[in-house]
Amino acid sequence: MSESRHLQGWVPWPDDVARRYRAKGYWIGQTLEQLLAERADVLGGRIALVCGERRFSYAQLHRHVLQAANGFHRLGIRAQDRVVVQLPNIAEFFVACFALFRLGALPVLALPAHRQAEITHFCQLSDARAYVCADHDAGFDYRVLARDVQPACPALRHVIVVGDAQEFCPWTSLLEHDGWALPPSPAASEVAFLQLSGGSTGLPKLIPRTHDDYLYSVRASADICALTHNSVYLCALPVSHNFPLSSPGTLGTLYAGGRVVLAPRPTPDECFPLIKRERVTLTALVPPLAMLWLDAARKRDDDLSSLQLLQVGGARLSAEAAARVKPILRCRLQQVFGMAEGLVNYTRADDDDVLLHNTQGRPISPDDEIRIVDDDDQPVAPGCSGHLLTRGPYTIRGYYRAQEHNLRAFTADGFYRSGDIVRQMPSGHLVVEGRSKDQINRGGEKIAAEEVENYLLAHPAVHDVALVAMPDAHLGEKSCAFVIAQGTPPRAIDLQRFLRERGVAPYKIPDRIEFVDRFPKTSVGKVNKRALREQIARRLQGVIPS
Ligand code: OOB
Repeated sequence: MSESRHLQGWVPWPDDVARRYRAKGYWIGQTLEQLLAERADVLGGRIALVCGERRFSYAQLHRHVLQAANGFHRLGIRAQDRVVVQLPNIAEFFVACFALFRLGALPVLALPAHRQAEITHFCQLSDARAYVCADHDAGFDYRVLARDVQPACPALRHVIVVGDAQEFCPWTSLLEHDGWALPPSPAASEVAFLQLSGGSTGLPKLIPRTHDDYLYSVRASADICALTHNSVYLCALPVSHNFPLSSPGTLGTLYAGGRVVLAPRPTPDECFPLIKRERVTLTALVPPLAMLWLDAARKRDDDLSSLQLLQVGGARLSAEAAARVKPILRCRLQQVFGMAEGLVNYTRADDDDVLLHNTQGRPISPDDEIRIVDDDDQPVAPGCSGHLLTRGPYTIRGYYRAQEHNLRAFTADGFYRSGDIVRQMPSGHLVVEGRSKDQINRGGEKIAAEEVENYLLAHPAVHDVALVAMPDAHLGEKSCAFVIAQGTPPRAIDLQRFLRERGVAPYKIPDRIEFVDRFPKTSVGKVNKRALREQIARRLQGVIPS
């Protein structure tokens, strides 16, 4: 494939490295849609997907995918076009994504919590031609959002709505025809879709993942987790997030020929009856949800006996909580430390309790390169903590259309700077000790401090602002904005409303706002966020009165 056919703004792996990954059998030249087609051929009538009362066999699912690919094609969606997909946990998510994979068009995977500010940014950054959303979910009307986004995005030709489409294009109209005039499948070495980065600076970045690299991580994850055609995976987290999508998640389950069950919400009220009804064997949660499930399981007597494995990741799980999983849920725990940029670590089935409870696992691949370095990029002594840099067969070499940022986010020799502080055990297991990136991990939801600071700086009464993490018993971390006011300080709720009205995702709105006269500074004159984190933590403990 010639260079010019590649998606512009993507940083491919160097040719010799790509050859090595192919030679080692990591990249096998299959697209995500070809995998589903193969499964549909072999497994035909087996159930692939359960969504509420709807059940889709592999054959039915793939038939819908081809119909939707036809529908997208008729709308004018072509290879390499970008399509922002923002759907809750419903079957149409898979139909839409696999249909776009078939065409070589790229889904941009937004989260249901994103609002006008984020969706506009994704559409603009990717020059998206279409936006696929639900009519409403969890009390939010996405058609209202679409009406705000469309005028700001000239490239956006189509808004496709699952449910009551009003003036937009109804999803069902895509499925109406069966003439298979589809163009050839894309090459598996090309970018399949764009994932979202948690980010730390400015606006969120997009992560280009190829069919080859993503499918490798999916296959290897399914093997590590020993998935089979008897596996039943409950997707409780938002379906577009990397963890439930690929680690091994829904795609790993389809790879293994198992069954995916979609939960509309991750609460015990929704999930426990589904586990019982569908005989779910594994699921994935972020730590606050795992704690919620543990508390609920102690108080209720739902039949969760089919559950064999609970994966927990996205944020640090305490060793105490880890130790409670087996006695209470009577299933194995697996810790998962991953990132949408690539690298995923798992504890393994034969790890002892010390590793299982106190580490975040070891990498998927023998070719995942791990470098732990000090502030000057020099390797630390074995077992010491430092910045985690990584490179490998499913870790990106650059963000999409982010040339300047890539110079900082990657080393010259292609290692991704994860922004995590880790140490490595002799067994290869990593322990996440902290973070150097300016990000808040709100129970697994990532907030880039600078992004929210910029939104707040747009308020006329805000002179300066610094967003930091504060401890929270339930979520692990919440966000606190320290604000220097311009004139009379506004009320905290006015600032929070200001962000909401600008269409910022609810999870990014600061949980607390503290007004101060000045910020503590570091020796080089930068805002000392560590001091601010300590200040708010002490205040919450009651050491400093509010
Ligand atoms: C997952 O992906 P992202 O892209 O939402 O967030 C990645 C970041 C990591 O760099 C790290 O800071 C944090 O989330 N993280 C953890 C963790 N898992 C992720 N921090 C501590 N302990 C863990 N177990 O969050 C993600 C992607 C694939 C699989 C699992 C999680």
